[in-house]
Amino acid sequence: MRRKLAAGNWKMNGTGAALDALDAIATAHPAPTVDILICPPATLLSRASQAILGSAVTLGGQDCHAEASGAHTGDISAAMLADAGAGAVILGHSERRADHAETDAQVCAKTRAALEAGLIAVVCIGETLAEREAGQTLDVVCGQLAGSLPDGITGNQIVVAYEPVWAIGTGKVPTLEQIAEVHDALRGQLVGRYGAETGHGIRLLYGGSVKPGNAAEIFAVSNVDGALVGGASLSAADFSPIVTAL
Ligand code: G2H
Repeated sequence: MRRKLAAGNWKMNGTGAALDALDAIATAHPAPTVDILICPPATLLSRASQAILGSAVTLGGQDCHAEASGAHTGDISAAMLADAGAGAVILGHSERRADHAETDAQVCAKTRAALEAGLIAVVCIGETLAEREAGQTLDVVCGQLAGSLPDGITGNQIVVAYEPVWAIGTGKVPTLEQIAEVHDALRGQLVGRYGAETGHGIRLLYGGSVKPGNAAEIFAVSNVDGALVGGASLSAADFSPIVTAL
């Protein structure tokens, strides 16, 4: 049985004052029946790890380098994230694929590095609007999944987030049928590649304009094990109802 996961991606938002929102989220869910993961900017991780002490909230990074250390100015390794209090890291988000030209192979290398550091890897995939309109959605997301995940994983090490690029921060959301089609295809591919135990153990999140008003219907979709939430994870007022809807 996969445990549901409500994950917040704060992106490049938040200075010290944002820890109040983190505290409010933790306080609102003292004993949740689902997992809660918040991924603040790396600059906040150490302070955030103090703020959530004793709570049910866990923390994650938003990216890591594929190498463990070295001459990579401005980059952060998976071990550094773990040292700062992270238990997970988002990898291959479409904003990083677009802004930093990250390839599936690079995401795969980062995923390996994350697992070696003991982090859960939240690996993001998703099609652009042009790809959807060209009827290429399943080819694109299945290709990204194949290229972004390494061999030799277990189900509890990996979370996959399906985030259609055209739904991110736009208020546009795929139909429930479109979400189900993709998630069912991803589940089938995972089971085919890794076998039933691992393939059914990997959680599949939906991401892209998840809000309190649409969360419950999305969570009822086949093979949706939770959400990766951006804008609506920045305040407890928006994020808590999403956690409760899971
Ligand atoms: C998609 C999502 C978080 P938002 O990027 O990963 O952001 O919920 O703001 O669309």
